[in-house]
Amino acid sequence: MSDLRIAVVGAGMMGSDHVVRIENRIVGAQLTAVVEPDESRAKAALANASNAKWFPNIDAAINADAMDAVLIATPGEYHEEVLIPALKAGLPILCEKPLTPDPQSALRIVSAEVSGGKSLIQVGFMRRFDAGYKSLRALIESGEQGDLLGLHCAHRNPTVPDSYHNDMLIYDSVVHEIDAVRFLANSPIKSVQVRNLKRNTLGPEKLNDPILVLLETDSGVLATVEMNVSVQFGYQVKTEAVFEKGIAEIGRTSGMTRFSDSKISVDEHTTFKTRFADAFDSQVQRWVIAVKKGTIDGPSAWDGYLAAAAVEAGLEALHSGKQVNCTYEKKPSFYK
Ligand code: ISE
Repeated sequence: MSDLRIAVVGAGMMGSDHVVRIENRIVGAQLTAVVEPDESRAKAALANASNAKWFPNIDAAINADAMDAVLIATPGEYHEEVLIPALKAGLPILCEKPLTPDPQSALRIVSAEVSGGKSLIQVGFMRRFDAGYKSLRALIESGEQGDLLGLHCAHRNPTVPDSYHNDMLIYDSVVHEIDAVRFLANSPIKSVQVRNLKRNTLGPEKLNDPILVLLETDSGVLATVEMNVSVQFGYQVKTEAVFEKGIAEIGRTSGMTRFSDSKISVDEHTTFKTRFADAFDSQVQRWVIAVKKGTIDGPSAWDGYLAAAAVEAGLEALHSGKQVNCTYEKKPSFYK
């Protein structure tokens, strides 16, 4: 079977990472297009791609028949303007999280996919492809340690750029836990509550960080999430699961341990690009294989919508300090 021709849309931090991934590590696919309005960014990405062409926008790439599938890696607020034309062109799509930042726009995407009659969208919640998350999910499902009672999640970034603002704590960062907690507990998020830890003065002035988020599932599992984007020391995503019989922990760094200067130290990641590199690779490889079979292999647009609906509750909880219940539309039979 011939290689799947992929266009990466957005050549920022994540898009350029995917360019290198597709070019060097993914089997059965080739990068044929980079869609990016900023010419210098596009050129920097194209320097790592042997056969790809530059297109300033998605319509130009579609009109040139430059690809068989699209990987969207622009910021979440720009996803809809690429998703709609790509869906109309009948192209399979791997869309970085969040599908869209709010449930209204996510529902517009869902209805566009449903009316096309074909599963074309996979959402890039890459943690579902991480070895630790997969083994924890399997342990929970096995019932070996009894029922899952609660989760303690820590999501820590060393720093964030100036463009990162308070609401992004929820829709750009906690959105990962919103999907992961639902995935691990196998139950929808029922309510969200947010409190602030004492503010870290080393973070950007406009940011009230870190926060503590409580996610409650329909099944009664309570997850605490420490969302911290100014922790300074490294990139860390850990989860501890509390069972009826014991505890399980994932996400402890496996970096080199050093014994020197009367100290023991272990290297930690500094970015999600390395922490989740294997998960990103596995996600993209499995998507390529699935697309060739005319399907998806991962979270759907409906999963993207559910996350957006819980994000909406999370934003209200962040602004009001109250516990906010999530509300969801009825699932279309298309996604069953
Ligand atoms: C970023 O967009 C990501 O998706 C990272 O996984 C997350 O750790 C970070 O907080 C987000 O800003």
